[in-house]
Amino acid sequence: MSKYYLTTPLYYVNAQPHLGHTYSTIVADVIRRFRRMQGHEALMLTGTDEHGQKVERSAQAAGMDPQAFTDQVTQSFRALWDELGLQYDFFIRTTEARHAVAVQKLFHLVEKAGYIYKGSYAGPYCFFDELYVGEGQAGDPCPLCGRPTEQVTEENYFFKLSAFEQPLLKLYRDQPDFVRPESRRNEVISFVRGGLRDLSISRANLKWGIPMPTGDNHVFYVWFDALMGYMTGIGFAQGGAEEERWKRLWPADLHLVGKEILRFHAVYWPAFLMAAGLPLPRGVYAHGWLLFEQDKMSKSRGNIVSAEPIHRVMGADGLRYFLLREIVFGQDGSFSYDALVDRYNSDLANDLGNLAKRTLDMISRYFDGEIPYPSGVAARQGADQEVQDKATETIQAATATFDAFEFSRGLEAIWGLVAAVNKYLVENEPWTLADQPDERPRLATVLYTAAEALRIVSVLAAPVLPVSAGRIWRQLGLSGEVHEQLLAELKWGQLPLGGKIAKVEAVFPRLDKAATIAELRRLEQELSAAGRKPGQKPAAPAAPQGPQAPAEQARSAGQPAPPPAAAAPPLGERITIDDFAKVDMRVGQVLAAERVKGTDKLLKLTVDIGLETRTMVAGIAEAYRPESLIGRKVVIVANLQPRKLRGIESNGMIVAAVLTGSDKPVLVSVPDEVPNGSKLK
Ligand code: ME8
Repeated sequence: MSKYYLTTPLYYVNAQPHLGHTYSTIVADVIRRFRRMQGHEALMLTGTDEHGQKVERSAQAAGMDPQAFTDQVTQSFRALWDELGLQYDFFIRTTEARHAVAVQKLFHLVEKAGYIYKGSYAGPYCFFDELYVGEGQAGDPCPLCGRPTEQVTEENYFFKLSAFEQPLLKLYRDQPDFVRPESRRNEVISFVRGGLRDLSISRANLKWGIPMPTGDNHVFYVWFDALMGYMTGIGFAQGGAEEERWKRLWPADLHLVGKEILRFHAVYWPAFLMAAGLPLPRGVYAHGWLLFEQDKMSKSRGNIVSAEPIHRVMGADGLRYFLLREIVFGQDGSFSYDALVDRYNSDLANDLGNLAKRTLDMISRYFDGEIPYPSGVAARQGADQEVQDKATETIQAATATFDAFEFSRGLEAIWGLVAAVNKYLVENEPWTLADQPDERPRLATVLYTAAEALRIVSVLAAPVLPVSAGRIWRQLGLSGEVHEQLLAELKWGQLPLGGKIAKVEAVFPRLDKAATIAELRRLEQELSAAGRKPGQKPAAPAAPQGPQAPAEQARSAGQPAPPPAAAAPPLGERITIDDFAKVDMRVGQVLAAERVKGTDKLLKLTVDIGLETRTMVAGIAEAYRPESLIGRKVVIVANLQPRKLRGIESNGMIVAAVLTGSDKPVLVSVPDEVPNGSKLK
């Protein structure tokens, strides 16, 4: 059995996980399951990236020691992956002692090979991405995130990245699938062809990092540190059995990353490894972004959705199916509750759910729950052979497309088979055959054909729908587990004849669209307002639903709808444009946030309003955790007279909507590309 070692990015712990992080981890989990069903020993590593300025600032804002802060957030990631049933084999935190040892070892290897020197850097720096921009001037937008850069002057240790231009180009040439998809590979090649500057790999202005073994209070640049997690997590530099495991599993077969961090993985990482004389990973796949409301879903843009409410309402399989089917892997894709519920209802409830339910119900009713024997030539027709041929074709197509990371096409192929079998049932009308005793052999053949196709569908869909495929498998009365089936051995005709099916239950109950969306919104609102961490139960009256148990209240037919929205407050008195012009509203960005001592309601915020940095006190502490606000764009009223609140002078007011029927504030969001200081009119 050959090994297949894959990784997700190691997520920053400056904020709680959102659907973007979940997307990458779900895809990695699908690949891991698929490779296992191909017979590989597939092992997956995930983890958290816990050093650097961003994390340090978030910890400060939360009034916590960075270690205690990261302990808490990393736990949220693990709790969410567990709750969603995501399977991983290794979890690395970059603050673990074993990791520091590995990073220092990498440094020694690279230094010994002559690729490290001490130099100085003066120029623009992006604190958000921890990036020395190298060109232009302070204030220019960061090439990665677009935030304004700041001037820094530092003595640093540099890595001779420039020495790796040609070796990297050779790597991309010799190993054309090192960077995938193809379009991203071309981007990487032109970036390297454009010339590589040496890379600063130390930070003198930061404490929260792994100390460099140079004795001058430098810490490692967060990316030199983080990438190494892919090796530490499986045993590099740990000695003994751990080290042996590293030798067996390294190089990684796949680093799965979002497109914005491809450069770090496809350029810096192989260059570090080449310099250290260590084997290179076999490939990097950069996927696109999940967009929400036309923008990249991200904490700083304030447009995030969490996986947990979706899991509670429709089960993790519904979410997995949507993400893998709706988004062409490698490209950006939009997320909306509307499309999510539509996909669930049409593809899962209607197509697969109905196929499973009616096939099994009829076997139960007409054959007393025994898989019928397809009878001989006389009762066999061309349509049966067509389903069989389609199933054989689908096994081939689904396996090949999944193998090439074309998940959406693979699912399309599987659902092509589902549609064909549903059509076959409609055209062959087993319910009519059941009324005619002399058609019993034909009835047996039709139901056998549908059940066998259903078995094949459950095996092919298992990497994406692990829970539901398992349910269908068990309802078919099959032994073993669906995920233990080997794809290479899957073929028509393996359904044991005469086998007894189990109790038939709907696998995907239909959801009432409006009620489901309202419930999803309510849960999401509750999660963000309470700052609840994944894994905790919702405080709300709606009973928490177990995995794969769709929320009862959201189901169709006569379900209690969520409470209607309370009436909006009456409009105020009209004012003139001149009155309005007196109000100077600006876009700002929260740099720091902390609770005001002695009250549960107030937060003290440091806000960059373009022209200056202001301190403001806002009554939003019950709705927002301080750390959730760092980096967030806000709208402020900038020309209010200062006023003292709890002894702190507040210089401006943050604009928020107030939910009708409660006094809960919801901050107004502003796209990230709007510069701080922009005026609203
Ligand atoms: O970049 N759509 O961590 P991070 C799709 N610590 N995927 C998304 C996404 C979105 N809207 N938002 C986040 C870091 N992701 C570094 C990585 S690796 C050694 C260090 C996913 O917390 C996607 O995989 O910012 C993206 O690359 C990753 O989360 C970024 O996570």
